[in-house]
Amino acid sequence: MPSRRRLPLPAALAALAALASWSPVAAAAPRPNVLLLFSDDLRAELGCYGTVGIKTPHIDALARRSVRFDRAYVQFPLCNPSRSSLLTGRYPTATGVMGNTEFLGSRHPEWDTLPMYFRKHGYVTLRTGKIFHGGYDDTDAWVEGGEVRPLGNADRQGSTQDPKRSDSIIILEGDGENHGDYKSASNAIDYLRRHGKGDRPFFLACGFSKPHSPPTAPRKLFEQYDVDRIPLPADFAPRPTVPAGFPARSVPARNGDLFIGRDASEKEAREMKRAYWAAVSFVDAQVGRVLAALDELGLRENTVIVFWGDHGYHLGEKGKWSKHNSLWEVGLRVPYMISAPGVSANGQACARVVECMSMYPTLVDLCGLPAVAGQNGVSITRLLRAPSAAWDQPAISVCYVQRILGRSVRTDRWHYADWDEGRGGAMLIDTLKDPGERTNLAEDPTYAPVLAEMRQHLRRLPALTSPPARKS
Ligand SMILES: [Ca+2]
Repeated sequence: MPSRRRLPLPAALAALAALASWSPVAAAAPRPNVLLLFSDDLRAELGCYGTVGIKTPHIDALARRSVRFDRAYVQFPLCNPSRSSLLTGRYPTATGVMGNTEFLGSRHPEWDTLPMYFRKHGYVTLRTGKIFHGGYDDTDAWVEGGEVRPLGNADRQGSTQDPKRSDSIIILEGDGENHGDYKSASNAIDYLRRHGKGDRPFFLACGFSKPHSPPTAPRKLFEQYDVDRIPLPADFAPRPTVPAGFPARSVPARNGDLFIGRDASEKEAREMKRAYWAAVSFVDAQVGRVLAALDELGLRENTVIVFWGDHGYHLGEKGKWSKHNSLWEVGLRVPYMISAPGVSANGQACARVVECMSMYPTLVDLCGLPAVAGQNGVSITRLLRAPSAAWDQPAISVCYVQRILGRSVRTDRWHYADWDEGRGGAMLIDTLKDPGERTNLAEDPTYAPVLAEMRQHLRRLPALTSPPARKS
């Protein structure tokens, strides 16, 4: 039980009593409901993000009623640190959660996580599926659905501790009714039916575990795709390959999710990518079921909907088939869209660079709750109303491997990353001229002023004060 808030029993009882006595904060107007839809290991690989051939009709339809952020970056390319950052509105160096085996509440019990804050402000908070990392749920934050036991195998699929299982393709029968993601959508629909018309607003978080490895989907979703037409990236390689001129640390030698310790032939690579696409279509189908229920109940007009993937992913770029410790564009960029009632820009795309830890302050803002002090993330509500508004904040992300901190800065044009404050190498990419990230300009003296500017941005990153408890 490493995950629970470790309070002494009397303190725990007092906290429970306080929870029971919370009452909704009086508001002038009814607050909107919140529906979070999270997907695990989903990069911006969707029809609405321009992926040709992939079939994601339900998420695409949601995008047409949302502001779609085309350059949204997570703060860490791994589940638990990324989600811990998102759910606190703080950089990973502030949460101290730098790996998959830590609960943020044991380090910072004084912080209200996103669902806890909404619970304290009168929302009926409901969870189903993966919101916090499996085994590290903030159990007190949920009115219903707090994790009460270690997750079953269906939710644990893809653990890197089981390479053989992770690195395989799983075909389901029917609509995948027996899979955890199908059940999560069913639970979400049940919550909507029971709480959608209540006198308190709901905060429903529904997290899908796919397309995380092993790629899993019903047979008919595989059959939508002709494997010979699945595209591979221009820099596809059979095994992780550091491009010429880039630091060795930029591409870890071993994959963490797929093709673990084995080479990918082009044929196998296309089959694996088809399986990832089928798994994305499976998530899309579950999103469709939840949104159909929302519409059926007439709740869409008073519900803020957020769709998000927890970090990027390599599907053969640089020969890599995972996310672990990737500070590349494909490792950090994710789908992020917000459909807020009454926002005239719904249906538009926003090209501004945004950080995903903006989600917490943005939801607080959209729901009229008091702002939270001490967060690093800032509200992007302004961009929901005017997607082209001036915006000059870069996105900062980190990774942590063998006790070495990697840092990334993404601005409108530039992408900079370094390891061990540059002692472990650095990379600078002109993303306008080189979207595939093939040429490192960090050593070119012409770009010294850009390098200095990027390093200046990194001063915003809080220092990692307490080293992580365990090796990540
Ligand atoms: Ca993940």
